[in-house]
Amino acid sequence: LMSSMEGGFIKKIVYYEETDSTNIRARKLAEEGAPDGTLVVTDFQNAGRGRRGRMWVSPSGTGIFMSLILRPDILPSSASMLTLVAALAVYDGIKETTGLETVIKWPNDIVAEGKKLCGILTEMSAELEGIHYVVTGIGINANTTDFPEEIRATATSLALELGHPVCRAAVINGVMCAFEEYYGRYRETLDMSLLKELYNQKLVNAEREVKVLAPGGDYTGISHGINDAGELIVELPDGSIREINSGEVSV
Ligand code: BT5
Repeated sequence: LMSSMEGGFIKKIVYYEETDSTNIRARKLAEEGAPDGTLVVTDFQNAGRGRRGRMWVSPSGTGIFMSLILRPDILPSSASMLTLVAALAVYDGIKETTGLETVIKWPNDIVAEGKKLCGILTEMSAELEGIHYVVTGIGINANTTDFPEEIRATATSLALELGHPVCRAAVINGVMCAFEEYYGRYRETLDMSLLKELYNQKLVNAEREVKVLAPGGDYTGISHGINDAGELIVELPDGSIREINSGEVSV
C-alpha cells in the first residue's frame, strides 16, 4: 500500500524500522539533496521530538511517525503555515480512513474527546530571502493503548477512540492524499486564504477563551480563528486585537 503511493506527489518513501527522529532523518536527507515530496517513515523513534526540545512519545509497532520534505518557493515567514496545511490533511485523512471526527487545536494538535491524538512539527532550513527546504513531521497515535504516566491523562489514539485497531499504512495514505490536495491550494496563493474557512470550521479553539503563552508574558483573550497568514486572531478583554504567530507563541 505504501509503495503504491510513490510516483505522484510523493516522489520517494524512505522507511526505517527504527530511527532517532524522522524529522532529523528528513533534514539529513534534504541536506543531501532529497527531492521535494520525499516522505520519511519509521516504526519506532528513539528520540522523537516535539517543539522547543520537548519529546514525542514514539512507541514501536503502534504509532505513525513520518516527515515530509518540501521545497516550496516561499519566504521563511510562510513556512509555519505548512503546519496548518498538515493539520487539515490529518483531520481529513483520519476522517476518510477511519470515520473518526476530530478537531484541530491551533497551531499543531489534532484532538479527539479533548485529548491529543496527533502533533505536528515543522522545521526549516532558510536564509532571509528564502527557504532551502521545509520538513513537516507528523506523529499520530494510531494503535497505542497504553501511554506513559506523564501523558496518560492528555493523550489518546485512534484505537482508543474507535475501539479497534487501524491499518497504519491506510491512514498514512489517506493523510498524504489529503495533504496533496491542500498543499496544492496553499501553493496557489502561498497563504491560507483558500483554506482559512475550512480550517476555522475544524478549529476547537475558535470563538473561545484562549490563554496565549507569549515570550513577553501570558495573557487571555477570545480567539476568532486564523487570518490569511495563518495567525490566530485573539481579542483581548479591552477589545484590542492581536494576531499571533505560531512560531512565537502557543495557546
Ligand atoms: C508536538 O510538539 O506536538 C509535535 C510532535 C511531532 C511529532 C512528529 S513524529 C514524526 C516527526 N519526528 C519527530 O521527531 N517529531 C515529528 P508539542 O506541541 O511541543 O507537544 C509535545 C508535548 O506533547 C509533550 O511535551 C507531551 O506533553 C505531549 N506528548 C508527547 N508525546 C505524545 C504522544 N505520543 N501523544 C500525545 N501527546 C504527547
